[in-house]
Amino acid sequence: MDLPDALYSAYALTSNDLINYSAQGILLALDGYIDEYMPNFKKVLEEHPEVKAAVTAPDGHIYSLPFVKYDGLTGKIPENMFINKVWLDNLGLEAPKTIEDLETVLTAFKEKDVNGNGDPNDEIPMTFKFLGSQRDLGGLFGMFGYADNLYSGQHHFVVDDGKVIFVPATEGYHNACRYLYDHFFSKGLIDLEGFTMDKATYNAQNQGEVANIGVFHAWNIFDLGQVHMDEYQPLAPMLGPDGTTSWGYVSSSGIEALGLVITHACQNPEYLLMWADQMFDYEIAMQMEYGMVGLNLVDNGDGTYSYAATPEGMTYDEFLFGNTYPDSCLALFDDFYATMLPFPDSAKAKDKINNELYLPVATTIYYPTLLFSEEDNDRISLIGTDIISYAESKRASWLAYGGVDEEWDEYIKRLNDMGLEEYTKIYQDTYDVAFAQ
Ligand SMILES: [Ca+2]
Repeated sequence: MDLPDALYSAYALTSNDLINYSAQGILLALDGYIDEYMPNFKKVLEEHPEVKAAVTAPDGHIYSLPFVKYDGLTGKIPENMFINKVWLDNLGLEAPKTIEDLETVLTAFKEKDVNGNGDPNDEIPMTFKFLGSQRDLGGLFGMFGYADNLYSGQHHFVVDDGKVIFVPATEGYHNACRYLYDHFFSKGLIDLEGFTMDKATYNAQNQGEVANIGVFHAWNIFDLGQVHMDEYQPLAPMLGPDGTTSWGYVSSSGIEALGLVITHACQNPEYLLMWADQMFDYEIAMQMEYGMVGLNLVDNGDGTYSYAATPEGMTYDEFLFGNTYPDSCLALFDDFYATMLPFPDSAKAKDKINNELYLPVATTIYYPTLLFSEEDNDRISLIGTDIISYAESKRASWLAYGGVDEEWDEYIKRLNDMGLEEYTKIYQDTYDVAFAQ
């Protein structure tokens, strides 16, 4: 087989490819070279155990150099909520601070002609897109226990003090399904279309002459607020019925395991790795990701840099991507953004919202992105697929039509019969191995 020396770019291979090709002996284990030839990358592994965990294959070897970008809290807290401030003002109401307030506010949104167009029935109090990562209601489940994880594989696992937990089998989840039906769905306060809308339809809402959405769930305000953006403000997580709350935190956000892999065809891997190691130096990594100093970036002369103005007639992306090699193997951590180059404007707003409103309650730690063995991947697709599909179909049914109390015991029994214990153990064991190193 004719093999290239290396494959380069964060998305050239999938995690499964990495495991399969390393098992077949195609990829070179890099760990033997790191001490001698890669001082910058060695330092990254020593200082960031989460990066080491993400790039170490289940056989204990490192086959790839990662792409790491910690652009603040933008990716670590991906789910945000936004509420129509003009509607609140029209009603003389404050942004809701508890789930009871939320019911009061959404009820007023539903009953009154709050957008003032003469039609009391065109207001949608809250919209969502079922299981649509940042667009789902998974964050609201945190008012009852854990927020529900739809990230890093949509497997619904979170980690609490080292213990891996399948959220849809917890009592908090049970309570959330009951409460959200009794107080919201059964009263028409959350849009039932959310169960069937695709992403394009979801994002195309709210573009009429007047705004018609009260609260939406999204990555950022532009997703649904673009036409009426000035009317919306971010909404902080609310306290649940017992006075507590929690929001989801993606601990491994910003780490892609696959930036560069080397094959056995490579004659002198040490030279290639010495070259790649330069990209784990901030001065080089910065220019790979944000463009060249003197062109895209301005050297302030004191160790800090700023963004050069985008030339007339170009978009920022055209200016940037003409002069960068983004998603390379590199690493930019928090201290880089704190001391050398601030976040780009696009990341600043979301980072600020997350810092002020979400981080204080972001206590549900979503299961990180990890590499699974070939055998575990087979078991996950065999038992996990059925478990997820059953759990998600029951969730839809309970939220839309109720009945969770009557069906819960049977549901838990059936999840156990389907292999929930083994499914959870695979994630627990893989987590334990990754973080014991
Ligand atoms: Ca109206």
